[in-house]
Amino acid sequence: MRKTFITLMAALALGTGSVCAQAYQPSPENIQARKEFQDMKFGIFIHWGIYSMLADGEWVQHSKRIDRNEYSKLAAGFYPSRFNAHEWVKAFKDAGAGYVTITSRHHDGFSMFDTKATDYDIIDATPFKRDILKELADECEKQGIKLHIYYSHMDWFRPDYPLGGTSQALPQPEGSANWNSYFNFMNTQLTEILTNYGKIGAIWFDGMWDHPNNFDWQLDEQYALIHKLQPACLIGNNHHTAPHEGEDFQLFEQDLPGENSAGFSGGQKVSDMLPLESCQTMNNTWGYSITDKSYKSTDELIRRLVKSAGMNSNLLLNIGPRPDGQLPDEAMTRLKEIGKWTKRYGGTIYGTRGGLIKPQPWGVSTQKDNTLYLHILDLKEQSLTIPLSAKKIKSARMYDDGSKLKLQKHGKDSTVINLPSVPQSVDTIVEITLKK
Ligand code: JFZ
Repeated sequence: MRKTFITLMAALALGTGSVCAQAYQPSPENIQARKEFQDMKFGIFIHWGIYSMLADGEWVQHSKRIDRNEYSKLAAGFYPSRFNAHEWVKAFKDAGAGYVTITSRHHDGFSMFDTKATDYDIIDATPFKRDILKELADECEKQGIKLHIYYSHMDWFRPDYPLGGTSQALPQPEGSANWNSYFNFMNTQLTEILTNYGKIGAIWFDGMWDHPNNFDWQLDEQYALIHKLQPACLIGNNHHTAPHEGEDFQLFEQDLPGENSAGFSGGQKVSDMLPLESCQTMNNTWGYSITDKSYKSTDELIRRLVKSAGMNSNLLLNIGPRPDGQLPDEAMTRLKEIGKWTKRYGGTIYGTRGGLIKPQPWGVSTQKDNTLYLHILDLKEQSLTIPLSAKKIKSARMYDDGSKLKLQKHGKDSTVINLPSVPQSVDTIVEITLKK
């Protein structure tokens, strides 16, 4: 009986296999990793490559219409004499970040790690000859933060990459496109990344928007390879649309989930199943820019972290290191200041999820079990009305000094909280204990 059943199921599976691909089932390790990812809430994004030398952002090859062979000569001059992985990781950790996401290979196609798949990489093409990815991976392991890897799907160097929209403006390559060769190249590199650098928290893809929607990137196959090599490794892809099959978290660029001020997230529906991550720049550029001094204030960055937590998302805050390997002074100052805040208030962020009070004009809420944190970011008066029945609240206090707060019932579904003063600080936090 049992045998017949199994045979029948096998026949069914075979029969339908060719019609519809099997739905992605995340492994138990992957589901656990998603939870840990959400608990971390805060990561640092690093855009670093040979473009940093031109000090005009990571798109400089494109924006200046540089010939690929000319551009590639930059590599022989890349010698980041002040690069120190220990110092980087310490600075990220002290800021309160739980992970770092670094560009292993950006659109310019240059690999910042030791790879056998090409000579256009930091070991073979630069006098520096140090595998910065390995040094970073070892430091992350030592200091206990996670390593995530940015990997570009598009490439402005290899002739086998099928020319996409962005390549039109660039001097054309010699040689002809060959998708199979390019696809194998990427998969060889991904295999190296997932084999030689310890546990990788996530692969962060970018660039598939270079081709129209009907281009077949063979994502299923590539994603399956990643999940086979490291089942707990999360996959995210900056394609600005709803998550594809096989992806483990959803990305938002320069906006919080649901917002679209930067114009990248139009029509991107926010997933209520997957972890969310919003990547944002500290100034205006991702890669190092020597002229971009438009750094957001520390207060503004803290508010963005708080807001993203209240919107159930992680914040991935970007820094573009200098060509000498050091983080810009402005970034270092901000990391230190953010660290002072997270040390004191991180308990209201880490391990929380977006709270039961949805984002309000005055701020957001985060929640861990029956503790609800109100983060007041913008309130000009001493009393705060929240859309939560007083019946559901056991007690409320100021997070800062623990002083008890008086509550007033306000209609059936809302409560007025009398604060000790008009909120002045970057984030005034009220801790509410909910009745179970
Ligand atoms: C992408 C990269 O191009 C950029 O260099 C950086 O790495 C960022 C995090 O991700 O940014 C994009 C992606 C898509 C568009 C523009 C910028 N787009 O579709 O216009």
